Amino acid sequence: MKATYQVLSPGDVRSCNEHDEFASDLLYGMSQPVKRIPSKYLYDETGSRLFCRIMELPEYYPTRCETEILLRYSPAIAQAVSSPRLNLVELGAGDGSKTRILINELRSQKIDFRYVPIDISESAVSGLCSNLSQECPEIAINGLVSDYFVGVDWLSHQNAARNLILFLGSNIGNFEPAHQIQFLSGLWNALNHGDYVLIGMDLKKDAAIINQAYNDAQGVTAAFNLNLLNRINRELGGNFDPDQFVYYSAWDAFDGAVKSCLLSKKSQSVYIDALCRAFSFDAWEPFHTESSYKFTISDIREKVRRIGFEIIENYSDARHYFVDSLWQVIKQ
Ligand code: AVJ
Repeated sequence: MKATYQVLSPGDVRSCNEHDEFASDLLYGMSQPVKRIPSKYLYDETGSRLFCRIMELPEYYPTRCETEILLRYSPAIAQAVSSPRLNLVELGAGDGSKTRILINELRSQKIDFRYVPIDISESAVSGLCSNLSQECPEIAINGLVSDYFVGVDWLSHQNAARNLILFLGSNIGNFEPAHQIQFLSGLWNALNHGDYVLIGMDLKKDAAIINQAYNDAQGVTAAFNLNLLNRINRELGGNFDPDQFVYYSAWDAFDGAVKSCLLSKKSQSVYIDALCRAFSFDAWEPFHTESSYKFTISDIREKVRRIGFEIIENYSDARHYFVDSLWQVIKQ
């Protein structure tokens, strides 16, 4: 008898497009005990523009602190990682404005490097590559549109150059603690002995300063969060009324994170076309949009030691609000 089975390769079944993933992530989040949505959905075109405005706000200190750190310590960082050839790999590069400080230092120290921004968003990678290559035509730039680890793993088998992974802006703080460990151990695994990681983390500090950073006077952060509802309406055919929700964000000292959400101002029901169903909100029920974990130097030491990185140096701003921590991968 003739066999009648068929084996499909991943390329044949690429039906899972971005839109399906958004819908299933939303259904998953809406089905949790506390309704939630992954914070990566904050960054559509409008959201990314609003986030650029957040970085300029007087209350939002992290970006300025990290810029201060890189301006002051780029020479030391470049010296610490100095090697004949370097891949400067950036995860979630954004507009790359802080990275440019380090890039200029590597150029002036005549270090032979190439810049590899990795992002799942094709438009982010191509925008950054084209801007940077116009400004600095002599730098070798290889953008990678891929999953972080697939990209790093691929890269670490490409050439003998040492890798320096940049993960700036306290983006790690958006992961839940268990996911932080998962992410960092995945990174460790994808890297070679001797490779470096420079990771930006926001430090625990006076609750009032933290709370102001997420509750700016101009309401840009509120608009940034409320934009999620517009995005769901537009991309998934939702009928959220953004006027019926209010942004709320507060430092939770017990968990060590800022928890941000949209509160439903009344009891209401919202229909999502793409999910073919309605969801009901109680009056003042939260819809969790983002957690921003903050760290202490000893939190960082403990985490890093467990995974197997070695801390080379913690570079901090004058007020000790933020740290760029430089780690090396030690494999036996
Ligand atoms: C880019 C994720 C680090 O959590 O501080 C800024 C995003 N949210 N204001 C943060 C954000 C509200 C930011 N991260």
